Amino acid sequence: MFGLGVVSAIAFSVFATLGTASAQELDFANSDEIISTLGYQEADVSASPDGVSAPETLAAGYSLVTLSGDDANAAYLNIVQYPAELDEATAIEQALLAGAGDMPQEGWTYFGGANTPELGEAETFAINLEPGEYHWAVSYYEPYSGGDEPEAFMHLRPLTVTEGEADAAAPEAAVTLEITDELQYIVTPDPVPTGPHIWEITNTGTDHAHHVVIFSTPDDVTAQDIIGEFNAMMSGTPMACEPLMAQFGGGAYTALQSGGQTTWAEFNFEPGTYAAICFILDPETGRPHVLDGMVTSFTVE
Ligand SMILES: [Cu+2]
Repeated sequence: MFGLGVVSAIAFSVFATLGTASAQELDFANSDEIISTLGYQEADVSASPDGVSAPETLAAGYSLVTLSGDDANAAYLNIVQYPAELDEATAIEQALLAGAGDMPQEGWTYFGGANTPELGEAETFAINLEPGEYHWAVSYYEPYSGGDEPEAFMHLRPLTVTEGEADAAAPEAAVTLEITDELQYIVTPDPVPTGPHIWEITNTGTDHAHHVVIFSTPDDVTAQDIIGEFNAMMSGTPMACEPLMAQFGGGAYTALQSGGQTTWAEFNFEPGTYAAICFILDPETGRPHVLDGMVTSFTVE
């Protein structure tokens, strides 16, 4: 029932609302004080109109990936494998449909990634890659500042992960965020302790790819309220009062992960109430997962 353009617009409209209504209040939770000390091999990925740079090889095992844009451009990254028969132009088009349009593509595996939190700020995450051939799907874009949706520029850069001798231990995570085929996020523990902590984010399903978009919300807002609001918005029901999303604040983001994939990120949340929301589209129905209940509220104290 939803056209693709309309549906991908739903997540965009949230960010547009946030970006224009409360940009100065946005307080992203990204942090790197623990994760930067784990001693993993480091991969620096940058993307801007000046060019895209990403390492061509990594050793198998844990890597610390740091993504940066520039002072005018945000950057987005996902580590991917895509069907060998795709030519580069088609692959880039499909990478954009997933990264900017929230529509996972058939035959692709999304290992995970990030988006820079604020202009000029880098974002770091950890990932454990097995030997093989991958691509960095890297894009940059000017953040929304009114008018048309900004254009995103996508690049695919090959990455070979070689047999390594890396035997480093997995990051010790204080918080786990499990993503399930039942369209659930399971945050453990709840409440989450305030302060910087490593989060282990795993898609334990097999059928669906998901991302994680975390907003701060007013304390009395429930997951059901949020699901109801997005359903009302999509059905064209006028909203009587100020939209809930206008009261959302900044939080955190992790990029698309296919079933079985894990990433580690570090977040430092202020005490309060938060909601994890998925705007990814179900390829069969075209519906964003948020409409079918993929919202979980949790507390930080
Ligand atoms: Cu989802």
